[in-house]
Amino acid sequence: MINPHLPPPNRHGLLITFEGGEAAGKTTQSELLALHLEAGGWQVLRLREPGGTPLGEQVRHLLLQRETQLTPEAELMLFLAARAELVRRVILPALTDGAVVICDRFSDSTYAYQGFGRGLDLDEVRRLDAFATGGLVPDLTVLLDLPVELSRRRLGSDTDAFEREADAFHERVREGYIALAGENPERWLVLDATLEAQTLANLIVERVQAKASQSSSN
Ligand code: T5A
Repeated sequence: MINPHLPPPNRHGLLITFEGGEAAGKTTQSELLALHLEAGGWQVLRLREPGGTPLGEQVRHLLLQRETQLTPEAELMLFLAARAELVRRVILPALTDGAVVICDRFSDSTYAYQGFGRGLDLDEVRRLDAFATGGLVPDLTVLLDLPVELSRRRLGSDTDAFEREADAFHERVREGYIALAGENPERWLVLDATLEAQTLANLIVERVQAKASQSSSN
């Protein structure tokens, strides 16, 4: 995608994102992938969204620990403000350095949760997100797909504002992810998150290796 807001990125690294509903196993898998790549000598940076910068961590606290309702529009803008900081201050410099950046959630979370989940206009969400990211799109996105009922079972008792949303909200998010992945199968790897963690890790490594050799031959 053309990048109107940033200098031309001299990108050598890879941006890999993990997506899915609550407790789908994103943290577990991003950790396993990072360990595997580091053992192979890659420079790896693991991040989560929202987070990864002082503003991002504050936005995380504000949104996840909120006690009062926010309008969907305000919620969207907060996620995007955190992402704009993360992309410019952390992700792009790391990619320029040749690192593999592994991010637990990115733009697709916004499309799934604020677009499909909250019902905000998806084209508008995409337009605003592209402004926040300067058009940065992941090289690979792993979707860990987990039925809502099983996600509830994995959650502990200490839930955040999104985990307390009704099942209907989480069903819309899940269906949204499937629709997003269907738009661009080249970028997405869709996995059944009920599989055993190591089985999932092996499937992810296989796809990452294919992506890495494809990028180095380009
Ligand atoms: N959000 C975020 C938006 O609405 N819009 C946005 O733009 C963005 C960026 C972030 C919230 O913000 C929302 C979405 C989210 O609701 P979060 O804390 O990052 O909040 O929430 P999660 O992403 O859901 O993170 P979690 O840590 O809760 O879940 P993970 O990382 O998906 O799962 P993980 O690895 O911690 O595992 C959860 C449990 O399952 C077990 C683990 O041991 C753990 O107990 N597990 C498995 N069990 C069986 N089989 C497997 N294969 C397993 N893998 C893990």
